Amino acid sequence: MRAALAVLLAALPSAAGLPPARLQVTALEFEYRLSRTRIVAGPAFVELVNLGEDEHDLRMRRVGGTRTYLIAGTLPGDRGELRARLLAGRFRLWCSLADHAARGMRAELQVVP
Ligand SMILES: [Cu+2]
Repeated sequence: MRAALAVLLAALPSAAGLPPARLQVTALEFEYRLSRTRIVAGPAFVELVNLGEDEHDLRMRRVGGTRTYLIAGTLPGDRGELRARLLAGRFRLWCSLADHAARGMRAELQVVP
């Protein structure tokens, strides 16, 4: 009996139509959990999911950069999102509310060319 051949529907997207890199950040007291710590430079979709009991936000800035990307305060059980075009580099992520960053709500993301 012959095994059926798998049909590969590998419709490769063109370079211009590449889907955004996706990053999910889960906020808890007091830490961020990142779905990945490395994404490819270019269009990015970042989602903040608050699974904690306090309000949290997300700020993100490339080391050496001046622009701070922001997902505004998100309530427990809620989510927020950000779309941006990211340059390659090392990004610092932190929660700007109260003393959350000092208590551990900080993370790093590598954006690779
Ligand atoms: Cu916070």
